[in-house]
Amino acid sequence: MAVYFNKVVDCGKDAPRSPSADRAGQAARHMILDRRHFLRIGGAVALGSSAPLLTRAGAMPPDHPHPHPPSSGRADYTIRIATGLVELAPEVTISTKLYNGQFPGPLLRLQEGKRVVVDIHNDTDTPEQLHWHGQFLPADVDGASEEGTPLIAPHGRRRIAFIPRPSGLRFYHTHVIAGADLSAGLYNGQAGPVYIEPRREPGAYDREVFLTLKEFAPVWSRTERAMDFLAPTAIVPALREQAQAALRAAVAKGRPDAYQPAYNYFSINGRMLGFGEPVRVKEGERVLFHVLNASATEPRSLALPGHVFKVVALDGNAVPNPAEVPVLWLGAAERISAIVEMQHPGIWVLGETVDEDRRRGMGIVVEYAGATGERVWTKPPDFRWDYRHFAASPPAVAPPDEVIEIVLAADPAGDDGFDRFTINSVSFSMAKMEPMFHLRLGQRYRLQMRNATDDIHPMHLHRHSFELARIAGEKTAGVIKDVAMLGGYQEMAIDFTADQPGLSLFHCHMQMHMDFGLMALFAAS
Ligand SMILES: [Cu+2]
Repeated sequence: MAVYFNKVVDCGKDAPRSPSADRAGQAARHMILDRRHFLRIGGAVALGSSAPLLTRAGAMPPDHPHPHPPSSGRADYTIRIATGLVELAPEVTISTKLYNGQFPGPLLRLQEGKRVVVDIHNDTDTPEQLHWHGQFLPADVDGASEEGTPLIAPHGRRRIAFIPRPSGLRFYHTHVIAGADLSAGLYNGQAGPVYIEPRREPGAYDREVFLTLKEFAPVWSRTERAMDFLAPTAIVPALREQAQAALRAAVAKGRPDAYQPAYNYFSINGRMLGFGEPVRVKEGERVLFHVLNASATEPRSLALPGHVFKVVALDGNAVPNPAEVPVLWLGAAERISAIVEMQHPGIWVLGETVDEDRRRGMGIVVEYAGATGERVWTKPPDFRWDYRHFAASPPAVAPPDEVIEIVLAADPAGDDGFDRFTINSVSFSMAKMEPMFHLRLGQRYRLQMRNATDDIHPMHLHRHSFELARIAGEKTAGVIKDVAMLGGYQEMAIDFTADQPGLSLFHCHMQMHMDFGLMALFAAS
């Protein structure tokens, strides 16, 4: 396993510094929350969800065998991992690891149920691991060393074959540990969208647009951004007390605030706002946006002035209630598919609502045919992101066969200045790689997650989808995901059927959280 613990603050050897980074950094500090302000919590009112049930996301598919890849002949797809250049803007070209020399990696359009053969070449000097995020694949293909997928050796090749499923927006990305090394793992440009064509395409739209959101040129900082965009807002006082006790202990030991990644450049589809091709639309068109947050660590939001998003799928899975919202929020690795009716001619910025990040590139221009003038950004209305907007009504979920209690906690700055994370008091050990939970195949499990930290953790379960069952004490049903944001000091319950034999990794998708312990293995037999 490639483990790179430099024990130094690394600005990323390939990361050019923006001449305006310091100025921008000063501005950014107006909207970041110092870790010591841990007593502050959000107090807004939860948004209700009362829209009618339209459709119901599908049940878990049956297990079926995956073929061995043919040893000769051509692969359907070839992916080469190598360091290359990405021109984010005419004056900003970065060096990073890429798939096929481009960012994002090539869009792979696969057919649900139709076998594909993929050759993965590692043209770098370090071992690699390519994860097929959101698919139901065998453990030796899924792309996680913790599950037993073989590493792709430096300058080596691995051929795999698999049957893509389930349909919808998935993605592929590197799954190596970065630790303190900002030139490794998801801090690189190793991510690309996968669209698995369903056997029957739902949704009425005229055009599809894929948007991959990504920051580049990371640095270690000691500031943390405000994380107050989720609803419902109810917290569990005991979880807050546990987190604050840990923080008081860290302060008593004289520890400074923990390192947090910050970024110099922000992009959509590998271009900073204003430097890429606009999304060209016509009045009356219904455009289906497939949005992927390929960030190593950051939640992202998007708004399009004068327009609303009708969310039709979360993490590629059709939602029971395709509700309209003014703003999209995506945790790291989350995906949203949303239809926008183009009924407000002009030249608009489809952009990040966090001003500083949008100014530094996180946006793309939407241009109506025949429109002229300057591009326009206006601040969207205040809005909290609530998965329950898109849920089934009433929120009825069948009881699981078994409930597994999971408590996430942190030892602030406890690992050479980095937060050290635990699941049920255990920090995942790459040396031992022991399963924490043993599951029986075919059983329905509920993960009752409790977050004794102030961070929002985008929790991801490999090789399965899960259904959101409770969020901050509120019942919900019908939203099927593979990553879900668990709010600070909050609880969330997710249900899944253990239908994948072998090891499945469960972890926070923020690179520095998973690298510093926030992972666990499920073993099903
Ligand atoms: Cu996390």
